Amino acid sequence: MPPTTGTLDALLVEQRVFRPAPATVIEANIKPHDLAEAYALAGADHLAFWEKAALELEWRRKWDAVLDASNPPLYRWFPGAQGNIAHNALDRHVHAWTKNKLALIWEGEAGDCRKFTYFELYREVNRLAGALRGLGVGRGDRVCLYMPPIPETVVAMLAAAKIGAPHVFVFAGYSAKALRERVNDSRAKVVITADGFYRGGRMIDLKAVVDEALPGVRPEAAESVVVVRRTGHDIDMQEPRDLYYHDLLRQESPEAPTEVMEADEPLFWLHTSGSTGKPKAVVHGHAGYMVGAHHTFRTVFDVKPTDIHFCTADPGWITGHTYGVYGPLLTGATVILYEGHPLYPQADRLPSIIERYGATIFYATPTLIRMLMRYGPQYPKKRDLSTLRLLGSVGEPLGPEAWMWLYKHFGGSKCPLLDTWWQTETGMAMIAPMPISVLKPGSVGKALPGIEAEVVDQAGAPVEPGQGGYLVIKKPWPAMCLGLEGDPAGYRAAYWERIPGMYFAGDVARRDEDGYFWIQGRADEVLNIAGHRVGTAEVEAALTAHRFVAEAAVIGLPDKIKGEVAKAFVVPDPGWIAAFPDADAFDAELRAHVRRELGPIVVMRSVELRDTLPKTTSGKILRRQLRKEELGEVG
Ligand code: 6R9
Repeated sequence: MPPTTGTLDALLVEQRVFRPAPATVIEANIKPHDLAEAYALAGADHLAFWEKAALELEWRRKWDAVLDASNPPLYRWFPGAQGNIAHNALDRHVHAWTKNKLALIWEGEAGDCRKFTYFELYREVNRLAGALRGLGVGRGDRVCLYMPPIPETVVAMLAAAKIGAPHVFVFAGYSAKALRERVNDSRAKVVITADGFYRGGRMIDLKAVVDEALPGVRPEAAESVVVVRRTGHDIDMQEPRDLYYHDLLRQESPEAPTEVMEADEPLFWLHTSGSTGKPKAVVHGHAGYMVGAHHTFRTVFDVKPTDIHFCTADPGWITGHTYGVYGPLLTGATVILYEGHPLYPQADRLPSIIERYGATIFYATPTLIRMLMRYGPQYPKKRDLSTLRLLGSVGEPLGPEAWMWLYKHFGGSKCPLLDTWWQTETGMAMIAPMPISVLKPGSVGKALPGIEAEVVDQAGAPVEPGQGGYLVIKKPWPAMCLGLEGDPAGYRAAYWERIPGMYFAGDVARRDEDGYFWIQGRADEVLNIAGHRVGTAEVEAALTAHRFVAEAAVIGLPDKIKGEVAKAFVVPDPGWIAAFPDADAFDAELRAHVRRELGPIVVMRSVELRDTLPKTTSGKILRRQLRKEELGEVG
């Protein structure tokens, strides 16, 4: 579908619109009349809408009420309900036609491949569940997962869920110090890890990091360490603490009972990605999270029995939790998990995975998409990507330029691209298009049915369409977190008291005349230039729309006259050297370009060329660090 209007690539002026192909509408799970009905039901009876979503899953006991709102903001969904997410993600498939369907396709970086049907996954999970129980892990005890993207990681998440032990995932890129803090913080009885894994052609010695992290943790934590043999290299096994996963599982039964959990018992803790300061442990429970993950995966990702979903996010992030593991398994889909570096051995690795397994959905992050863009369209072009039917993005503003690139070069200009806005705290996608939606490149679409999102000013009053303001959620939603571990006051203060009675997401956004949201960046990263509020995302989108800009990060610098002016850090496309006589000429061109795209509002003090930009471990640009380097700010 060709764009119907406009050509400019900046958020403020973006006007292109993409309509779904007729076949997409015909085949969609949620057709336009279903969507209209969903909005009508959610509008008329918010709780009835979510109750209907909950009825699509199996429960040991149904709820006494849909929502307990007696102690806000500690909303509790489905009080009185009993069940377990592992029952719905795993056990129930063993009694359904999905039993012998592929649940998981895993590819190692070296090209090795392992596949698990639901039945096989079920048996493996039960063995680990039995082994964990044997190690004394019971309901409510935490299990820390310091795991690379391997099948046992999915097994470990489900096994912990099955026995009612909340998992605390620590992404395998974190340091020994970060692991130690999280083990201490959670008092995890058991740590599950691997000897190592492969990334970027190198073996990463994960167990060595565990050995460095654990001495000095509080005595009741990390009594046992379960080690998956992935690389088989020599590691130091400390008796009696360290146990090989495979040795443990060998004696275990492939059947294990599933703990019947109360609705709000914790399923996992996950520390937020840290783009806004000290990590906080966000806690999610069994019932509400399950309903949100299942419902959004089925409706937004429009999942069908034939789908093969490739989520590039590591299982250790919320995206991996919700749309790499739980959402897909709750709906009986097949997921692809890839161990290694996305560019290894060359930039067509992800297209090659899509081609070889026939992936139908590709869900990635802007940082990854921009990286692929830098290498050029020849890599996706080399591969047959015709099995794809949906594309998705999450984690940062994608920007129209990267949107168009992914749409064209991965989706062949025919796959809807769903830019989904959500957070660790929200647990599930909140603002997102659906395959039948009219798409606007750079926008995350409308709030999903059952989600009351709005853009407001500091007093909580809605702003005019087109105006920037704070993104808030006005009604509770099922996958909302239970809170921050051990810090109810902090949870209230950070999310519910900034604007009383509303969930404060910490993002700045704009909503246009059609109700489409445009995320402008984090609230603490918005520039205020002579009284005009400009999102860092907007200036970055304008910069990356330039053909010689690969990546850009923008921060504000104090200015006596304007209050604040912008400074850009740009990773240039190597082609600039041939196109401009010197760096000054390129600098002048980029300033003129931003002026052309966004107007004279954005006063740019300087543009600094860099080879790379600082990122969080989850790949988000760390503007905070750039500011610190620039201004010597702390924190
Ligand atoms: C799922 C996830 C949450 C923050 C969020 C926002 C940014 C997420 C986005 C997006 C623009 C999108 N964010 N999705 N910004 N467009 N589609 O990433 O969770 O790691 O907790 O980060 O990420 O700033 O507030 P989390």
